[in-house]
Amino acid sequence: MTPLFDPIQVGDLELPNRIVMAPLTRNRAVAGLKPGALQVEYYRQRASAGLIISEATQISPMGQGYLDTPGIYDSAQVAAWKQVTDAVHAVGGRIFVQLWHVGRISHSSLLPDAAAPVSSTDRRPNVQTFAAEGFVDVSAPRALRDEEIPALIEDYRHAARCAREAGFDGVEVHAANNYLLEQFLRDSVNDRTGPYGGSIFNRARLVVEIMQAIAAEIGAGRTGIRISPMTTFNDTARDSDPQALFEHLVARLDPLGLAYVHVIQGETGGPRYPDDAERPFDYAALKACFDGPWMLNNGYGPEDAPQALAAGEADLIAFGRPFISNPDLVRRLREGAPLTPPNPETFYGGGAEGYTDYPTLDADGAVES
Ligand code: 8OZ
Repeated sequence: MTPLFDPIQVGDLELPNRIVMAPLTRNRAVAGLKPGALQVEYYRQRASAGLIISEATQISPMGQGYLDTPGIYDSAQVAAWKQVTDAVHAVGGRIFVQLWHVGRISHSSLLPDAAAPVSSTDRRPNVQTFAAEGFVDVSAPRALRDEEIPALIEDYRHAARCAREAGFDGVEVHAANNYLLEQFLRDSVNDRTGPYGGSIFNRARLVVEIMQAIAAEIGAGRTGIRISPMTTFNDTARDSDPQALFEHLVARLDPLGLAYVHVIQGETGGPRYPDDAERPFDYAALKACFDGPWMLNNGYGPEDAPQALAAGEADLIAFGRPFISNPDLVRRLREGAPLTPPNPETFYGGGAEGYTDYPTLDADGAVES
C-alpha cells in the first residue's frame, strides 16, 4: 500500500490518510462575505480528504484583497461557516479554515471607508487585484504603526475563536504568498525600524506573536501555518537569505507544538526548484527545524506524492488543482483511477460550473458525468 493511506496524528486530530485539500481561493462568497449553499456542497463533496484546508478567509474587513472572498469575523459568517463544517463532519471529514490578511495586496474599493491597505511598508507592489470594477492596480499601502500591532494580533485571535465557534477543527495561518505576514518576514519588503523590522528575529516577531496568541486561544494542536520561502508571487523579491529566515522562524515556532507546518515549494503552479534560484532552497534542512507533521505542496501527483512520503521528505501532501476537479481524489489515488483535469476558466468567481459539477467515479470505478 502507498504511504498516502497511512493514518497520522496531526495535533489534536487523527487523520485517516495523508491527502490534504490545499487552500484554494474561488471568489464565490455570497452577500456578507459568507459561504452559501454552493460552498456547503463543494466542501462536503471533498470530505474524504484526510484534512480540508478552506479557501483563504479574511480575519477582518481590512484583511480583504479580492472580490467575493469570505471572512470569519462576524456572527453571520460564523453561522454560515457552521453549515459548511457540519456538512463536512456529517460525512466523516475534518476541516481547518485558512486565516488570511492580504496586507498591501488590496484596493481601497474593497476596504472599509475606502481605506489604504496596510502593510509593513508604504511601498506599493506592481500588481493587480480583482475588485468590483474588474482588474485594478493595488492601492498604495500605509505602513502599520507599532502601536497598531496588538489590535492586529487581536484580530487573528478573534478570528481563531470565531473559527472554533463555526465548528472548524482548527486554523491554518496564511503566512505565504507575500500577503501581510510575509510582508513582515522578508527584508525585500519590510523596511521598518523598531521591534518588527531589521533583524531576522524582529521580522519574524509578528508571525511568532500571532501563532502564540492563536495557540493560547484554541490550542496549538489545532493551529497550523503555511509558508512559501521562495515564491515571487505578488511582485515580491525573495528575502536576501530565505534559508536563514525560514529556519529561524520554524525553529522558533517548534516549541509551541503546532499541529503542522505547510510549505509551498517554489512558486504555486510553477517549478518547485526555480531555475533562477541563486541557490536551491534546502527544504530538508527546514524540515529538520520542526518536530511535528510536515506538509508539502506544489504540483504533487499520484507518482511523486507517495515518493515524497516514503523518502521522509513530508508527512502530508496538500493537493490543490487536483482537488478542484476531482472531489473524490482520495478514492482515485487509492484505485489508481485517472484524474479529471481542471478548467482554469472557472477557478475564480462564478457559480456551480467548475465548482460543484465535477464528476465522481461510480460504483464500478467509471467516471460519472
Ligand atoms: C489566487 C488568487 C487570489 C488569492 C494565495 C490566497 O495565493 C491566494 C490567492 C490565490 O495564497
